[in-house]
Amino acid sequence: MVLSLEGKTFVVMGVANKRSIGWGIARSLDKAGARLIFTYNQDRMLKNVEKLVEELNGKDSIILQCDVESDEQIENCFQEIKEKVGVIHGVAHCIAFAKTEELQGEFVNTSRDGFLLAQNISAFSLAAVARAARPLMTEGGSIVTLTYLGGERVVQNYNVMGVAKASLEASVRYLANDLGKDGIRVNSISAGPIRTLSAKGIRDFNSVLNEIEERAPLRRTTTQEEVGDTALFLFSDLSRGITGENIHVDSGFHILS
Ligand code: N5H
Repeated sequence: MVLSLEGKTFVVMGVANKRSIGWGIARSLDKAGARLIFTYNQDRMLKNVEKLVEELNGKDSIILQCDVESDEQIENCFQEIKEKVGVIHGVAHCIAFAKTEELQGEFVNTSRDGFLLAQNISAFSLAAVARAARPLMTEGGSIVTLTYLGGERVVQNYNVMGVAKASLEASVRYLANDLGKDGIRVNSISAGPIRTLSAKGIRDFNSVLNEIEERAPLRRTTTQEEVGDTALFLFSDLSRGITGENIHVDSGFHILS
């Protein structure tokens, strides 16, 4: 394989089940020979992740709990990673949350606590994680987060999450500027809509996917594998000149008006 991550270790945060984009990233990294560390939040996700890691080629995955709403848990989690592996080479941040009721209707009705919750989990957590991961990336590193077009444009119903993604995308640029001097790159992938757990319960998700199939330049929806392989590129040396960037992996949908 041209692209080998043999001997490198990556932390993948936010795998919930086999449909998760984080899982697509994990599989791409695993195929390239990387060692993986997974973090999850809710207790009920642990079983899912334990079962999934059995499918990987790499048999020495580590699974840790990390609730990104807690500074203490983020600290402890990366401290434990440091004790277990010493050096890491990257982090995939695949975490977001907003209240279901605020992902419909008008953004103008967003509550203060709903706004702060979305910002806290979906945007601030990237900075908090980057701060905790920085001392472990002594050989340089790459941080990749996930965003969506609704952070750049108004997409109906995305609402509070669109504002959180705008904040996440700006955080990518500020973090890239801070961490560049340590050889750490920070980028985001703007994925087209994929049927994941976070898309569950969204009314009319089928019609969102249909529109992509009909109008996107590539005339198909985005897959976890496509996002995974772009993340692999961003984690590899092939992307060594790229930081502070947002790469759209969305069949080209973002170029349309
Ligand atoms: C325009 C759209 C459709 C409407 C908006 C969807 C936003 C989804 C993102 C957030 C992260 C989903 C979310 O927080 C759902 C929760 O309220 C309820 N779900 C949960 O609690 C589950 C169990 C847990 C595991 O989920 C999370 N997130 O923790 C956007 C779509 C076309 C594209 C899309 C689906 C974008 C995206 O950001 O995911």
